[in-house]
Amino acid sequence: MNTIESVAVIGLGYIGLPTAAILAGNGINVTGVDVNSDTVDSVRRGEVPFVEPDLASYVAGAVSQHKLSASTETPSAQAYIVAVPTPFNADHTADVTYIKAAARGIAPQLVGGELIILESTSPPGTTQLLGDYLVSLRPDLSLDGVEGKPSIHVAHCPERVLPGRIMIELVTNDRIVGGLTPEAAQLAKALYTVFCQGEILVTDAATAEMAKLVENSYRDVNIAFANELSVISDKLGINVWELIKLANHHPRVNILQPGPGVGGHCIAVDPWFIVAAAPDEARLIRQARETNDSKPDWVVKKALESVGHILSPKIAVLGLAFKANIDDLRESPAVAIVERLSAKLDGGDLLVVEPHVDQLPRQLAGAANVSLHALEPAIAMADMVLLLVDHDDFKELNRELLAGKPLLDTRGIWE
Ligand code: SAJ
Repeated sequence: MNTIESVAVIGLGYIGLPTAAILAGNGINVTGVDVNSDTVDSVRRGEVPFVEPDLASYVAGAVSQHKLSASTETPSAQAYIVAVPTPFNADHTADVTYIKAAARGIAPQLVGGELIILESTSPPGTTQLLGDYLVSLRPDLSLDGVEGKPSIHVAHCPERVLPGRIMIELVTNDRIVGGLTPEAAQLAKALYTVFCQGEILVTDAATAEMAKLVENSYRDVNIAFANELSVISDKLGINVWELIKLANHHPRVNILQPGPGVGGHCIAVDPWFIVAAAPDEARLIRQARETNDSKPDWVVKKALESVGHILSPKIAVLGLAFKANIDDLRESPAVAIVERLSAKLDGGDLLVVEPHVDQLPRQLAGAANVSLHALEPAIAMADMVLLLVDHDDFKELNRELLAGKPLLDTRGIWE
């Protein structure tokens, strides 16, 4: 049974804001905390600063019911959910700066008895590090009641929702809860029961941390297999999409789809945390990362070959997002491809089409040969069409508009 009535969610990004909104929608008093005052202002107005289906109505509803508020300061609460970024450093180790900053905001508010949940994807040992850091900031408290000091309860509960389906998967996915102590795990389990209809599985914090990393590494390795197949098939003159479709008829084969590379802030990042924790042992996981990271350069090479005979070629580039039907350009292979093509294209133009954004991202904005266009005019002007994202808008395109143009379809939507 959940006894927690007030929660502060630290970090109002793709995970924190949906979690805050769904808790508030289920009757919990939630304060969302973010260092970015624009984000705080937009949540206070009941608005969402990014695109995610159904999130806007949850946020607007919770704010109008006075269950969700937002602040740049961490308030006192019975539970804290930390959902801040954990990027990686140049050597691929995790950067826990934001987690520590969140802890510094929480520490002065603690009186003992609070639950602190780390949701950010983290290398093994980070939840313990957070607990130890909190206690170092508050030596009057403890993690397990030693020396009669009031305890705080620290747990890891990794998020596993898929961007584009977050509001559904928050409710329906099973969750893993790992506590630094069994009591912490049980408190966290009770809180998630408020909105999660999936199974809530309890373990220790390090296993929960590793489970999240393993899930994303599993997907990365499988996508790497598909990407390697696409390069091999190209060399052998075989249609990789047909090949995979045929092989997948086997009852125990389920090959994923090749693409221009792997993007987003999860699958392209998390496997490195395992590699950093066990560099000599995580050989397949490292190789998968390298295979997927090399795919954008392969696409650039193929595109340049395709227009090599044209003086000042115009290439229509369809898609910048890291995957279909979202506006998220973070770690997007499509952005990397446009950036590299722009540097290598001698005298040509890249006519970029991305229906989900209204301006080019910072990395591309300064390039003289890159510009943003609507779909049909870009194709009409182009000598060649390079498809990087399988957005529905592109799938629905009248194929006659492509007639006679060389195509490089990295997602297989026109096969
Ligand atoms: N991709 C392919 N081929 C495929 C599938 C994906 O090239 O067959 C590419 C996508 O285009 C994209 C990248 O991989 O660039 C990642 O996309 P995704 O849809 O596989 O995953 P994310 O990053 O949106 O979300 C993942 C999910 N993890 C798993 O499916 C194991 C999600 O459940 C996690 O919550 C999320 O990472 C996260 O936050 O960690």
